[in-house]
Amino acid sequence: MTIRPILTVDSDMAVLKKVSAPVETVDDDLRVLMDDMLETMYDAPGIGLAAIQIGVPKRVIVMDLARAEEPKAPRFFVNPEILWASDEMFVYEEGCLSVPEIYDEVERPAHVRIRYLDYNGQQVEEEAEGLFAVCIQHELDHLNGVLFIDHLSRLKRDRAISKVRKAAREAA
Ligand code: GNR
Ligand code: NI
Repeated sequence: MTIRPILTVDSDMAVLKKVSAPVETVDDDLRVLMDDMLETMYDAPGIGLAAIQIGVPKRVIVMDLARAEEPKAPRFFVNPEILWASDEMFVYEEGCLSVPEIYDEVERPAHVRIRYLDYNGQQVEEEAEGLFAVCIQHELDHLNGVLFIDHLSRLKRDRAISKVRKAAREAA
C-alpha cells in the first residue's frame, strides 16, 4: 500500500472542484486505489477520504469512524448515492484534510439513506445518522467538487482559503 499526497485548496483548488466520474467495475485495480486511500487517510490522520483528494476523479470514498482505542473499521463506498435525506438537520464542526487546520460548523440533514457498492462490488443500502451521516455527506460533496467551506459565508470561505495559503507559504 502507498501513502499518496493529499491535495489542498492552496495549490490544487482546480482539481478539488472537479466532478468525479462513476466507477464502471469494482476490480483489483480499484481495490489497489481503495487500499492506498485507506492508508493515506490513516496516515493523515482523518476519518474519511474521497479519491479526488489524492487527485483521482472517481466516485470512491473510504472511511473509518472507529475511535483510537477501538479496532479499525474501514469502510469503502463506490458510486454512493443519497436516496433520502431527513428534514431534521444536524450541526457539526467539520474539518477537511484538503483545508488543513480550518474548522467550522456545517448544517446538514441529520439522517440519510444511501446506496453504494462495497469493496467487493456488492450493492448495499443503509441509513446513516450522527457522525456517519455527517462524514458520508462531506465525502459525497467532494465527489461533486464541493468543499465544506462552500457551505459557509463567502467571507468565512475566503478567510479560510487565505489562512491555508498563508500557512503553506510559511511552511515553504
Ligand atoms: O478527517 C476528517 N474529519 C472530519 C470531521 C468532521 C467532518 C468531516 C470530516 S472528514 C475529514 C477528512 C476529510 O477531509 N475527508 O474528506
Ligand atoms: Ni474533506
